[in-house]
Amino acid sequence: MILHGYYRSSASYRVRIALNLKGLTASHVPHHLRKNEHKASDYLALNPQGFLPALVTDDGRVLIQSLAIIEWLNDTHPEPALLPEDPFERAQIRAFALAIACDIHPVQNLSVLQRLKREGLPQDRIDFWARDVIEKGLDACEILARPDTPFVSGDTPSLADICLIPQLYNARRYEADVARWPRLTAIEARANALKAFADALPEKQPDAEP
Ligand SMILES: N[C@@H](CCC(=O)N[C@@H](CS)C(=O)NCC(=O)O)C(=O)O
Repeated sequence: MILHGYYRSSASYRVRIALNLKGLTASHVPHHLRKNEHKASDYLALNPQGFLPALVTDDGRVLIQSLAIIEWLNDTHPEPALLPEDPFERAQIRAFALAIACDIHPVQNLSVLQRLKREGLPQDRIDFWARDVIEKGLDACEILARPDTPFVSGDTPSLADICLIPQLYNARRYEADVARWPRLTAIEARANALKAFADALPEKQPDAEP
């Protein structure tokens, strides 16, 4: 498999965690976001949205959208399960993941932030807005995460944890006040103690920059 990504892309980071949890290897092809490499025609041929990541499967088919990729990995490699059997619990975990992937993360997308800058919004207001969305979104996640389990919704990491850890990484980049989320940061510490999460950290990737 080939994962087209970028070390600091949180959607790519999600897929790296999932691959590692499943014990799968993929060649990593980096596309530098700030150099607009994700808008090159050869990448757009893989993902017409021009967003990272894209996964080329071992039989040469292409998947886009990190959550769809992760669900495909989970369907084709069921162990360890990233979603529970129970339909209600599955829906709860998807809801947590979607709260991050649909409602928090898109606001910090490079194209959104660059657009605001082009429209003349000062950098400190852009950063404030990004941070504010992260803080309000993760405040809700702090309540949604179960208080009685080591991970967001169980004894092992799920799709919810896979979305949470990159979002907390992003929260720190925007200097959000992570101390307000004791439950989430405890989950983060547990997750990052696992090799699958530690190896997926942005700074561990070959394209990482200082
Ligand atoms: N919903 C998409 C989001 C993908 C996405 O936003 N990727 C970012 C990097 S984390 C990107 O490629 N941004 C490029 C841009 O905004 O131009 C997914 O989960 O894969």
